[in-house]
Amino acid sequence: MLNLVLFGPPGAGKGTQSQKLIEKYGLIHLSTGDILRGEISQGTELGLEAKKLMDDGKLVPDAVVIGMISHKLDANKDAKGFIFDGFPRTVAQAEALDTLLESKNAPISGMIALEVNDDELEQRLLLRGKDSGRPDDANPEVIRKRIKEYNDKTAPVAGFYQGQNKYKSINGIGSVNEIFDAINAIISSY
Ligand code: B4P
Repeated sequence: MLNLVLFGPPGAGKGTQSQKLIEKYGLIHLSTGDILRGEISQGTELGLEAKKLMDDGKLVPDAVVIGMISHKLDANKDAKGFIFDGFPRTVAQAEALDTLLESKNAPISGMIALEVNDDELEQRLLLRGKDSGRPDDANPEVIRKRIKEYNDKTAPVAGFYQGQNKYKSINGIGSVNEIFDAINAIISSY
């Protein structure tokens, strides 16, 4: 089973690369951001709660996203593997994911991190915000807050996977296809 964690700051290209990886490897895409936006568009109680935090550039509580992922893993028992995109975003989420996967005897194959500097991230997200309709992409102040949340709470997750010898990072600046090739080279080493 191929279980991949795609890692990087907001706007690093995780969602973009995930789409290509799903096509190539037939994996199930688990993007906590997409799942949360789905809850918002359906107007659920969870969505209403998450919207306030997301629009303000903050992370949604661990228990909420861990529950969502657990549910999706159970709903896809016959999957060839998963791409975790935007999850885990805290060390507590990473520990919970290990426990969930242990019970299924299907550990994480590796984490691949996309490295992109803050100026480029801000430019990409503002550009996307022009037509995505995502409130968290429209405001430079919120984008900077998301990057700060990443540095404070999410960056330490890299150390969690480094400790398991499962961490590799690549340059996330370049064409989408160049970056995809670099990811594939890592996957073929698993
Ligand atoms: P996400 O939906 O995960 O949002 P993101 O980090 O902005 O997405 P991503 O990084 O995938 O964007 P991409 O690079 O594809 O999270 C949104 C919010 O949800 C969070 O702030 C948080 O509130 C909440 N949330 C989600 N998961 C959570 C969790 N686990 N715990 C707690 N809270 C959670 O795309 C960016 C742009 O760059 C695109 O326009 C793309 O076209 C462009 N791009 C991509 N590759 C490029 C390249 N090589 N060159 C130039 N541009 C490129």
